[in-house]
Amino acid sequence: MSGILSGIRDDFPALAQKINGHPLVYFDNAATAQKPRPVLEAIQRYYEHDNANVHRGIHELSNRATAAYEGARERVAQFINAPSTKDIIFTRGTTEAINLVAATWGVANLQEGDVILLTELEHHSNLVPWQLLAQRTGAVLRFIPVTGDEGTLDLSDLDALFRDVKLLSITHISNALGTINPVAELCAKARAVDAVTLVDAAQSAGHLPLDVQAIGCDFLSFSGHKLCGPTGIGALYARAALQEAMPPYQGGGEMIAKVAFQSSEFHVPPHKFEAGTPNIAGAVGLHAALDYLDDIGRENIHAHDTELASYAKDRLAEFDGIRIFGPAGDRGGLVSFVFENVHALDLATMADQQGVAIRIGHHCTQPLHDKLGVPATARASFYFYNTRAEVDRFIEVLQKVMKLLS
Ligand code: 7TS
Repeated sequence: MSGILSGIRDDFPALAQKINGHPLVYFDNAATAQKPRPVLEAIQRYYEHDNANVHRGIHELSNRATAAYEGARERVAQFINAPSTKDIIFTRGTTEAINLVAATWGVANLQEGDVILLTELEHHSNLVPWQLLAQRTGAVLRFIPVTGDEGTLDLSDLDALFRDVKLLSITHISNALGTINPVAELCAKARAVDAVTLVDAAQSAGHLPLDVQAIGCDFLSFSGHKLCGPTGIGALYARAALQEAMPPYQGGGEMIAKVAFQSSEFHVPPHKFEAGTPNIAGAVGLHAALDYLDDIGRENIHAHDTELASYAKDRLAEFDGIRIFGPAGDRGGLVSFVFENVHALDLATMADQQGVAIRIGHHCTQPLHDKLGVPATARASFYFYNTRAEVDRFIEVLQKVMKLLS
């Protein structure tokens, strides 16, 4: 990886700064990734040369904006190996994508007593929309349990777990523990009971090669900002056959074919689900980000993530009184931990004073933290631009903090 890494940090202006007089060590990548110059330049170029509204004009700029926006849709389809651009709906991100499925497919298809199967690892974005849907429809939520601090799924009684399941909605990689779930295996099990499937790929899309056809899911969501793209843009893969039968999400311009005072006919999918002026510049930035990642290679990114996470885990294990979470083997690029005698908030605040950015809290997985019996964990999360030297610096800072606090 060092060959791939050499020079890569120069692409990220934000990484070159000092925080409180120390070089920034940015270990909050599970929350959002930094942006490389090609992404920033693509957005700037779009606004300087091509800015117009899409699908509406016959003038040159509108044609260019439409081509850029639809080109980004094509790039997203290719990135996740979707069979067609019709399968790709642009959203604000993962959260909106999941809410869209709940509000459209969910409302149209779920009834009292139907089971929505989730895991205990889910981010609130893949939990609260289903709670709201359950309240509305009488469906019930069931959870695949996690086994202890390792945070892997207990799949010992799949038949019982899948009884009466109409929807399986699971995260690919846990943002709190780094667990990589066997999504293809679970989607196959769901298909065997005619359940629809959604994969929350917020933590995996920028970190692993993704193939929706190999996974065999009906829906898959991700956010652009976690994979070096801009905020406010993400995508929902929705199998075209399912989209046909889904009611619209929001009403407005762009999503209609014909409007009369009393009723409307809707545009064909995916446009039916994209009301109003979309985030065109966001789609352009996302396109540039996907190109950037594929130049590096997602296999290389995953290998680097796993290597850094396991190195960080080994170095953290040098501390007394530490509890480290997450699986032992293959894992996403993050590590979560708590110290027996030090409050996570004190730890993160003092690390920040030394230029090290980590996150503390429940990471939007409060029920999981309740189950683990900790109100908060500290999390260091990595990306391809992070280095072993930064992990060493992080450990050195933790050693300083522990000395001061104990
Ligand atoms: N699902 C998972 C697994 C996530 O990690 C996140 C964000 C989301 C959904 C929501 O994504 P959004 O882009 O729509 O907000 N995770 C985190 C995190 O771990 N720290 O901050 C945000």
